[in-house]
Amino acid sequence: MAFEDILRGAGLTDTDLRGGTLPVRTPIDGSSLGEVHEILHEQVPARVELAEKAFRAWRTVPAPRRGELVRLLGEELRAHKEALGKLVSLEAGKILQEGLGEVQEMIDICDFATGLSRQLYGLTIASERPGHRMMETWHPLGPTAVISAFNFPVAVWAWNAALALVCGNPVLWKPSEKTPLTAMATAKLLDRAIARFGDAPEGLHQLLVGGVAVGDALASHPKVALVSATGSTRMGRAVAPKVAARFGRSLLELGGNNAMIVAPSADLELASRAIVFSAVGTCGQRCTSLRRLFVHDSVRDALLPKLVAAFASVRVGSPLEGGTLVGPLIDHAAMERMHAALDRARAEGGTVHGGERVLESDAPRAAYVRPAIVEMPRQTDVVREETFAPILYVLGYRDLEAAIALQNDVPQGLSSSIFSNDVRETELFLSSAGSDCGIANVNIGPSGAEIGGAFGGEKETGGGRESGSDAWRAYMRRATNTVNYSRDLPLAQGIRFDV
Ligand code: UN1
Repeated sequence: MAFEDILRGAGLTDTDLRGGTLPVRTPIDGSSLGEVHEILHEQVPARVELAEKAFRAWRTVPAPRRGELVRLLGEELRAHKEALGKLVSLEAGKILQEGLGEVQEMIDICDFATGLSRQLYGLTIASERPGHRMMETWHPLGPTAVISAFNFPVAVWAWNAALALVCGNPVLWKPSEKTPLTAMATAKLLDRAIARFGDAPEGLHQLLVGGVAVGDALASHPKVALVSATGSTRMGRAVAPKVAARFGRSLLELGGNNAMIVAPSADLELASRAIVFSAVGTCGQRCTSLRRLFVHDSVRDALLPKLVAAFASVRVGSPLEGGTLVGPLIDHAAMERMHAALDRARAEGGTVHGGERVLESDAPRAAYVRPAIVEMPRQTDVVREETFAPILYVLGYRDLEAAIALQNDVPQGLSSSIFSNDVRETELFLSSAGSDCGIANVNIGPSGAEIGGAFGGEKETGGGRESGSDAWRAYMRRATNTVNYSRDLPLAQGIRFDV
């Protein structure tokens, strides 16, 4: 399908695509998709003021009514799933199945948030004083900034926006400079939902296409109550102190260095399928991609040759072609970082299978690579870093506790998994002495999390939780209320204060 048809099919017009300052290229062949208009960082305060005004109106709309808006967004997404999924493929280079899966995640979180709009519960708490009642009330928090990354250009926005909107917060969205088009197409779908909804305040959702300075202006603005940022640890280190300096709230989803342990009792057939999907899927560009594999010495010979063969034969190519499993890296810089990591791995004693550039003559301006498997003698420095590319480091182990310790001995703490049919091993892995990650799985890979659970991780991953479970609480403020319905004024802590 022609690129132009995909752009038009997703509702983008000449006005959207021409005359701007930000060039957009497709990683499929490096060709130009347009030049889009950017906002200047000086314009951010006025946008925040507008969001603040919208907040004062939106916070008084009953939550289930706010949920209706998100339900309508879900309807728009259902109707435009194919068109938006193709645009995700075109702009981010994910295979079409993954582009569609990303839109499905958006639809799922809309359903979840719609139900949630009737379940923003607080507790009632037994008061120590006679004739008193204590309770918690959850209130809207304020304008919420969403800073999203190229690899999930729209789903992660949806996790945040759907929750923020039902929780009563306007949204200011700064998408990755690499993927503004999917953001623009998505914002149009939300605009349609807003038009159908009828009486949403102006500025309830604003798209701010721009560079680092725009993100900084959002992070620094005292009226942005919550900054939810997804991206590299480097980005998080820039954003989080700015938010903290003004005592704002941040929700961070940063780097991962996700591992899998394959134990002697593992179902190797399942394990190898899970490994290939989670290591090479999305060309290794998920936060949850599998990057480190700890294989028990007794099953290494049965597993490793199969993996090397699968990596060597997996079809790399245009993400829009049926049968392709691995699309391109986002750009040449990503490929250079991948090759630099492989050079370091070799220097640190690794044996590299694959990893070379492919399809160079067909698509010289794109960055297609063969996924790499690297046998490492130990967990060296390069293994402890996140390289956002399809590199799987393989290490052997003998003792499970030592393997768990190695798994945890990295700065990041997003996702992890174990393949084992031994309940003692799997329970240890899930226990307080097991994986230290925000996500710990048994007999599935570390990537491809469902929206129903809380998503995020510890340590340099940033500590935030998005999406399902009770992640909504990050988007609201909690008030503790004590009500005295007696004719007395008993004081807490037994204090006597007779006036
Ligand atoms: C990300 O890579 O930023 O678990 C998010 C997964 C997806 C989300 C990944 N549901 O792979």
